[in-house]
Amino acid sequence: MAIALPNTQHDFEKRVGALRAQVDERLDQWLPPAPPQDAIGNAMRDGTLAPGKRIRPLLLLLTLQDLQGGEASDAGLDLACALEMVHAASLFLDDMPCMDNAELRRGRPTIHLQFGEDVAVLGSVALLSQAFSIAASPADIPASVRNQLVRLLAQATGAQGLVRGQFHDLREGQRARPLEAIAHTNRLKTCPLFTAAVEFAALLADASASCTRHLNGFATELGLAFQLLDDLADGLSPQQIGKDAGKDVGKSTVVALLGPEAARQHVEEHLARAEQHLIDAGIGGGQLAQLLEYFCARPHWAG
Ligand code: GRG
Repeated sequence: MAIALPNTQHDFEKRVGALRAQVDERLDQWLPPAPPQDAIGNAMRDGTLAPGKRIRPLLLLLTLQDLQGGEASDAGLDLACALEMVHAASLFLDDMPCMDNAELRRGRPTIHLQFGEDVAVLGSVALLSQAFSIAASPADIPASVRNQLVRLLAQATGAQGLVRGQFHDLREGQRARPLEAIAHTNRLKTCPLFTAAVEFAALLADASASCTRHLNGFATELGLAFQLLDDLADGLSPQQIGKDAGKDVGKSTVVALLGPEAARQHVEEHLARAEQHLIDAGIGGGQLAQLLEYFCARPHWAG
């Protein structure tokens, strides 16, 4: 049953829909041209353009709106695409038999099932390369800022970022462990692209160090809430959430450890802390705050 949203949230949903459409249009331009000349191009297009929430691009663009207002800039849209490409690249690998061995992603057969494992690995590497190329050359941005953008992206994806998070998840995720250890893995595997999104925006908008620190705190809390919502949704049937439920059965998650009620309570706590960070950053009541409200009104959105 559809949840009735107040008018302001309908307006927000419309704005989010428009931003997503802009991101998809720009992604289409950055990906290999259609029809792709080979299976690698096909996998890159198919996996990246498949319907996803685009939460990382949205975070970047909504942060930019809160910090400097106006329409989404070319640089903002380019960097949003870079983040979505890294995310898609990570999903290609995450789904492979040597990792989570998933059959469904975004409601479709996973990339290695559609195109083969060789294509999934190569397509992922190609997406990653393209993302770095985009981050190195956004429109009208000084070279010193471009350098910082590339460094940030490298930190978010590399051995101290997503790669480390994934390794933790693979090695620790199957055995029983305490809450703190689960939260540590979640922080490592889900938060890096969330924090990169807001830090990209902070760099483009030349935000103060204090504002950037609070944005980072906001993105970390939101990322932790998002991962819990993802785990909660995993306990639902695909019909209930429309896609990839059941993919992480048997993993030691907060939901498996404490049960859904306590996990939901943790979501609320993370979202409350996220909101406080926005207030401390001086952008309480803006677009990102509306994103939080939207999360609360639609708790399965992240699933
Ligand atoms: C740097 C390419 C690269 C790989 C690093 C495989 C890997 C190593 C990392 C994967 C980390 C991972 C899968 C984290 C899960 C985060 C998460 C909540 C994924 C689901 O994201 P959504 O809900 O998905 O945003 P959609 O489909 O909506 O985009």
